[in-house]
Amino acid sequence: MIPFQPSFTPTEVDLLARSRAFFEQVNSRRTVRDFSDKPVPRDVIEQLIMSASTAPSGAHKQPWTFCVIGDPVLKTQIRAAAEAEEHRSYTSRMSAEWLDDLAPLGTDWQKPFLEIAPYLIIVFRRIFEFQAEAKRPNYYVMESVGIACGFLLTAIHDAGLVALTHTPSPMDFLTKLLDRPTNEKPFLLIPVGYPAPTATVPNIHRKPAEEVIVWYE
Ligand code: IYR
Repeated sequence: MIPFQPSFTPTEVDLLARSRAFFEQVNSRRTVRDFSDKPVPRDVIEQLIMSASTAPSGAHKQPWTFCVIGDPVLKTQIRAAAEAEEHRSYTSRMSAEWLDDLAPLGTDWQKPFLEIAPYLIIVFRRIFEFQAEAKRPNYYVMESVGIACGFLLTAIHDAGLVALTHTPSPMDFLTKLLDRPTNEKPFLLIPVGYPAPTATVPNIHRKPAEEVIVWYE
């Protein structure tokens, strides 16, 4: 153990001001599906991922791998495979209720952003580790990787870029296309870039405090 050194000690006034300012900042994040093809520097993507990798994780195993796709040929292959699955999902696998719930978001099986966005970050959860030819377990992998993805989306937004949490289903095609080992399973596909100048977003609202918080005081 080493002493914990807080970065600073806020007053109550600071706490209120900072928590409000942070809320304003994260509340301005929107999921964007219309990307510009304007390039984003590779170093920026690396830095954003390193922020994600500061997330807490079960037994500090950091059970994640971030695959970064900038290669246009691979992006085209990913788009083709994702659209084949999504077409099946939208036309036969998803329930009427599900399609009804998605209608306000305007999504469909077509995923042009998979070719347009300058980078696709594909997050894999590491279900175990290979150590000296044996398997070592990881813990709370879903929770850990979910939190890391939350950090990543927040970092992307804070940098001034946009992202989308895309969940092609099933996602096994990513294991094959990216030649990933058997201890990794695809978790989330996150295109990152600048928004297209013509980008639109659905006119949706977030739940107020009374609907998401129950106080026991
Ligand atoms: N995976 C599909 C469908 C989809 C599902 C949910 I729940 C969304 O919030 C949005 C889309 C797709 O990516 O289009």
